[in-house]
Order: sequence, then structure tokens, then C-alpha cells
Amino acid sequence: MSSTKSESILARATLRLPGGVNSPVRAFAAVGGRPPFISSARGARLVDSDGNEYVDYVGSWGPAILGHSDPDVVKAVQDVAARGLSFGAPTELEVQFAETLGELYPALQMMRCVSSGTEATMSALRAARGFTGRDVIVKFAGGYHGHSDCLLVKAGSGAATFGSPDSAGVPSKVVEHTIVARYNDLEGLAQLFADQGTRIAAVIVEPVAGNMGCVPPEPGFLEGLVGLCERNGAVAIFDEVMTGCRVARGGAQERYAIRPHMTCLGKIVGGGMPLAVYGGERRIMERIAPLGAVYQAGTLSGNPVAVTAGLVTLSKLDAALYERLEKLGARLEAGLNEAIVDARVVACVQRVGSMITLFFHGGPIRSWDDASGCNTERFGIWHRSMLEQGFYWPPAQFEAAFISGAHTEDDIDRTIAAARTALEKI
Ligand code: KE4
Repeated sequence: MSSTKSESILARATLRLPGGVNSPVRAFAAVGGRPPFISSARGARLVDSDGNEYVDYVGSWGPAILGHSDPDVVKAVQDVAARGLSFGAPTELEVQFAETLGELYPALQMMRCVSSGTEATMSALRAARGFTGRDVIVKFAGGYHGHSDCLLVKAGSGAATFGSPDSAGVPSKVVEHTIVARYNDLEGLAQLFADQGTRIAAVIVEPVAGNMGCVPPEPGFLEGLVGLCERNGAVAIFDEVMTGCRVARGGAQERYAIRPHMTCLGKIVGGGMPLAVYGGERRIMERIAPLGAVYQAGTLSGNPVAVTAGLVTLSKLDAALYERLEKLGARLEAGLNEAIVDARVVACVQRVGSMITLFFHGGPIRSWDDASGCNTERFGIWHRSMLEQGFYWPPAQFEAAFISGAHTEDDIDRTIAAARTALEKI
């Protein structure tokens, strides 16, 4: 594969952008090599600046569930943009969007649009703190909820520890009220509530973890988490930025029939445009300005172009799509598992619906304690071979890959064949 054009663009990019990218993972630092610069995408395909074509399993990190450049979404965006991109004033479109989401997510009695998942989770936590009058928040090691300061904490060694900053520029004071617990460890969470319950404002969780690779919740974990919050006056926040409309139309809360107090959505609900949502019980959201004292605002929040992309995307998420995604996901999972066995490589595959991860670890991966033991060097070798063969897999071990409705059985079978070749390099 020629990479001349991408290389020359990267040389320019690194002069102006840290690492040449606008988000760290895109720099391919976790897998070595240099990133191709993408010039276009359609369906399940990406084309880079040198004209190389890839079967895409990143899908813009989740949004492209229909496949790239869905004609209905693109046409609707073109039409609405011609009527003005953003007004900074209320429009009926965002009311329609909130009504549509409220149907899909009954837990969203009231909600607010923002422009990124980071804004959604940051605002949800502020709402929970304002509602409870408490300061302490709990997240899980390996969980990622965007880059707001109070969430950039690294896990301690114990089951649940007060976090220390996981990024330069985050004062330790800012994270002193953030506790990091262990995912899928309900006992540890119960003990934490026994010790700190009356101080805990919220627990924020990826109901299916995707940011340590795909790690499903164990039976009872989510129910237990919500129950502990309920009994201790804390707010259970499902961060469904990734899982929302991914693992089911109604997200993980539909898939597992659990109702959180608050929900964050992003990615798919914006159809690839900068659009995210936080919301939940009316009694909580009525504390948000201008009704209440919790301040949150945004220039482009709910702008008509992003909301239109979201509305048209949501309108196309039908039962047939999820049946297809489940079939394709199962086919890929089975094929990768066979390939691992035949290659006699220590690895495992974990999947929920159309989000899937190949871990270079014997498995099972239940929490960050397990995931952190992955052989990331082997993942890098495997990833580079997949890319060379024309398969664009997420460039980091601790990410989930995504299948879209535009992928075909043939794409899946060719991906499995390429994975077999790549495993031979290990
Ligand atoms: P954004 O601020 O990137 O829109 O969303 C943050 C976020 C919040 N919650 C969850 C569960 C998320 O997965 C994310 C962002 N996901 C990453 C990929 N795992 C985005 C890719 C990137 O950082 O470039």
C-alpha cells in the first residue's frame, strides 16, 4: 500500500496539531506505524489520501452504525443546512429530537443536548452533585467518560480508591472527590457504599464497557449498582455514549431492562455530527438552568444540522438492522475464535451485539485488572498486518470495534481470513 500522500500530510499536520491529530488515539501511537489520512468514506469502506481502501471497523468510534455517508442522512443535512446552520435560538427540530429520544429511552424524562460525550457526562455529574448536594463521584477503572478534569483519574491498587490525576494539568484537588472502583465487582461497590454511602453523589458506569475493550456487565452487576444508588440516595448514571443505539435501539438499558436515574448519549444519536445528550428523572433535570441552580450552556447545543443528522439516523434504526448486526457480529466472533485456536495464540474475543474486541489475553476480561494484562505489543503487530491487508481496526487494544449495517457477510469472511494471516505474524 502506498502511503506517500498520507506521509506528506502527516509531516504538515505535526507542525500544527499535537501528534498531527485532533484526538490522541488517531495518531496510532498504541499500535506503531503512522495513520493513513482518510479522504472519503461510504458504507463500510474508508478511502485514504493515497487511494487505499479499507473495510472500516472504527466507524468514527461508533456513530457510523448505518455505514458512512448514508444517502438519507446526507440529503437531509444538505437540505437543512441550506436553511441556516445554527441560530443560537430554540427550534422545533430539537423538540422533535427530544421527543424521539424520550420514546426510545423512557429513563430520559427530561434531557439537554450538548456537543460531545465529554460535555454530556461532565454535565450529568454536575446535575447529580447539584441534586444530591454531595461531592463524591464513583467511576470504574478502565471506564472512560470523556476528558473533563474530575474524570481523568487513575485507578489505585485497591478495590476502590480515591483517584489521583491521570493527566498532567489536573490539580489533585479536582479529583479528590473521585473514587475509582472495580468494574463487575458488586461486592466492592457495596462495601464502598457502606463506607462512604452518604457522601456519594453519583456512580457513572459504561453499562457495557467499551473503553478497556468490550467488557460485558456480569449478571446482577448493573441491577445491583442501581439498587445501591437507590438505597443510598445517589444517582446512577449510565454513560451510553458508546452503547446507546449500539447494543440495542434503547441502548444497554433496553438490552438489560434496567432503568438508571440519568443517561448520557452521543455518537450514534448524532449520526456522526457533534451531538450528545444528558438527561434523566425530571426531579433531577429541573435543577438545570434556567429552571434551577445547576449551570450548563452551549453555543451550538442542539443546532439544526446536527439534530437533523441524528433524527434521520434514529429513524433508520429498525429491528431488521439489529438482527443483521447481531448475525454479522456472531459470524465475526466465531471466525476470530476459530482463527485464534488454529493459530495457537493466547487471545480471546468478547462481544455485545456489534461491538467486539480481540484481546491478546487468555481471558475472560471482567475488569481493568484483567484487561491491563493484555499483550499490547502483539496487538500492535496484529493491527499493522490487518491495516496492510486493508482492514481498519481500532488502533488500540483497549477499544471496541464496530460493525455497521453496511458490512456484508463477505466483508466479515474476508476480515476473518485477514485476521488469520495477521495472527501468523505473532
Ligand atoms: P467525546 O467527548 O469524545 O464525544 O465522548 C467521550 C466519551 C464518553 N463516554 C464514552 C463511553 C466514550 O466512549 C467516549 C469517547 N469514546 C472514544 C473512543 N473510545 C472517542 C474516540 C476518541 O477519543 O478519539
